[in-house]
Amino acid sequence: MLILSQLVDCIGTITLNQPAKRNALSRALVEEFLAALADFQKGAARAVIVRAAADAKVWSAGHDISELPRGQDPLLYSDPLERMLRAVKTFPAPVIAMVHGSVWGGGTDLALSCDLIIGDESSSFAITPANLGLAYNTTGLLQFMRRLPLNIVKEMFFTAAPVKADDAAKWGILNHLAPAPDLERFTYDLARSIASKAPLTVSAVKEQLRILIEADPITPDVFERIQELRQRVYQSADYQEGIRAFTEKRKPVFTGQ
Ligand code: LCV
Repeated sequence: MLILSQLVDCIGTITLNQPAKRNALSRALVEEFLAALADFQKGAARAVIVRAAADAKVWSAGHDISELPRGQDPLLYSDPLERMLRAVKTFPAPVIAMVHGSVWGGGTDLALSCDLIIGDESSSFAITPANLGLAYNTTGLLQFMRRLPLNIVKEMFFTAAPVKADDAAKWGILNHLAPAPDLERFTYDLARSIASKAPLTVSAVKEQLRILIEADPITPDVFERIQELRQRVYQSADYQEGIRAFTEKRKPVFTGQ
């Protein structure tokens, strides 16, 4: 059981539950996550909370690095992480990320794909393709651009440094920064408040906002230029070095090749 899930009083809870791999978003974990969301949809959940175990130091370490394809686009449309993010964005009720602990890479994209993020003072958010020599995907970049000022997006991607809770609250990554002892109560109170509203209205507003914010026409030349920029990165020796360095538990040495 890589996740735990329960549906109580129209509120679904998914607990990321693979501490041994710091809740890395592996194909197997994603499949269980998607199945839980499908069950919640059948059960007419009116809000979903995504969390880690209470004692977790890491909410999610992001994409399972051991599953990243080498020498080809690492974030294809059908990639498990991408399927997970789309499922969260299209789920017919609000999904709330309840964050304690550090969040890395695709885990930050997962949190930002949720409708709301509530964090405690231990929460931090890093986006890490520059640590791996990886080409982030267009949907992912647009996800950040829509949520944060461009200078903040640039600092996060250029430095891969964790944004700590205070700055996460200041920059709007967090809807609310709650003290750790209050995080769970605060989050469930918010979920109950949402669940008490007209579900058809809430669901239609969520989907309308998704359609409208994602209505980004990309012209063919923009598309082809992006493809070329990304291909140069994921076919680079640096990308191979980034993955190898993680596996060998050492710092990568990037040459720009
Ligand atoms: C597989 C892992 C992982 C992991 N995958 O514990 O944003 S992008 O573009 O980069 C995107 C593609 C993406 O999401 O890529 C992944 C980005 N994630 C990261 O860069 C975080 C990598 N992990 C870490 O930096 C550390 O593990 C943190 C700081 C999360 C936790 O450090 P801690 O010392 O507590 P360990 O590093 O010892 O990890 C415990 C076990 O979890 C595995 C790791 O390989 C180790 O396995 P073993 O016990 O078998 O050695 N693990 C951690 N993260 N993303 N496996």
